[in-house]
Amino acid sequence: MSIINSIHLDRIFDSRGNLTVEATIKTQNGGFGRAIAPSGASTGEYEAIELPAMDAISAAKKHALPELENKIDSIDQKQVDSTLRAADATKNFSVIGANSAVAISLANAKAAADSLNMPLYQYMSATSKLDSFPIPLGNVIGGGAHAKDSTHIQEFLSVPVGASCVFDAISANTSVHKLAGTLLSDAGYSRAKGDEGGWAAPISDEVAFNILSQSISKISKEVGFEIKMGIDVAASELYDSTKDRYSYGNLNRSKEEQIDYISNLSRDYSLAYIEDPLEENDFEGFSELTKLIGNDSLICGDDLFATNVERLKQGIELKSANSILIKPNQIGTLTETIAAIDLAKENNVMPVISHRSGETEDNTISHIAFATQAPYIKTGVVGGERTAKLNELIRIEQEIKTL
Ligand code: 2PG
Ligand code: MG
Repeated sequence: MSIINSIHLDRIFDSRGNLTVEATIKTQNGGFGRAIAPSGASTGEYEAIELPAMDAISAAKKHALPELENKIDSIDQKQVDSTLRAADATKNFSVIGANSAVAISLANAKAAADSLNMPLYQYMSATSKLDSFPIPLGNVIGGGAHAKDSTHIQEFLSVPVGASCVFDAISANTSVHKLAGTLLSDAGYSRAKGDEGGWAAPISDEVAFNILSQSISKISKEVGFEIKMGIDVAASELYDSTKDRYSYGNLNRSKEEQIDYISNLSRDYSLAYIEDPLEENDFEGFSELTKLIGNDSLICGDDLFATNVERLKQGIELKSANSILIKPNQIGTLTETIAAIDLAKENNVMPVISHRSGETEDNTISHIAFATQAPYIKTGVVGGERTAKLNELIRIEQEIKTL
């Protein structure tokens, strides 16, 4: 039997040098699984709660582990996840911490897959037909909460829509990232890297658009397929609720001005992807924008939905977005993560599986993306904690090809 034998929780470091939670699970029949919680900087109001790592560990040891160890079969992911929920009566995991919950939940899936001797993506997949790959959205230039003294918009993304395999798509993103770095230096800007490895420089959003646009058009010609641009506005970070305005340094925009601005950007730069163009409570504003430009661009809700099925239902009802960002630690369990992906797909809302700005070598999201046949994954371009996911995508693609 694959009954959970032991769960070991430990604190290790993430890419920002902060402590995070790692879970290691062993099953009675020899299955082994290990997973690590990531951590956000531009966290949304509706996300499950991340506790300080040591607090999350001791609370989970007290409330959750006794209900799981030697009691539950790791193959029954739903049971494991509902036990985690039952161990924490709050809706947002504020007792045991979403960081403990997500590490245990994902480590369990890995232990179960291992006990069946199956790759994780195959174990999690509802179908044996894995014939599409997720297009990686690559963070080329960034600012906002991820890099001070850089752009207001949080992420300027490369979207290699025309690539015919994940390797070529990743390769295009690395070339775009390199060229953008060179163009920034050539233009005399000092550059650093933000939390996700995107270039950070003392430039306006407009300059960032120009640099990215030049980079993707040159690299697109070189690789011979179409690359488009995308952005994560992370508008909740720009929004001042006391003034009801979006603040871009010295410039402020009302909601209607923000909608106009984003629509113009979408047209001027033919943006394939726009994440969080408005603040996280504005379902109506999202609907207005989706109505205006949703045929041309993916309008993705990150803080808006927080990987939460109830919030997604509301968005579907109001036609607020045609895409949803999926971050397992926003909700805390794999079961609820997959439920959000399934609901999105059933309603033609494109799921984008995503990393966090604080990351580790954990590569579970690459497996989730392939297993659910998600059309996109957002994982950055460079940095060991980003290439951990990208290289795993390449490995999975190779494995699938030879199956
Ligand atoms: C986002 C994420 C990841 P953070 O806003 O989409 O890119 O950032 O993890 O800081 O919330
Ligand atoms: Mg976001």
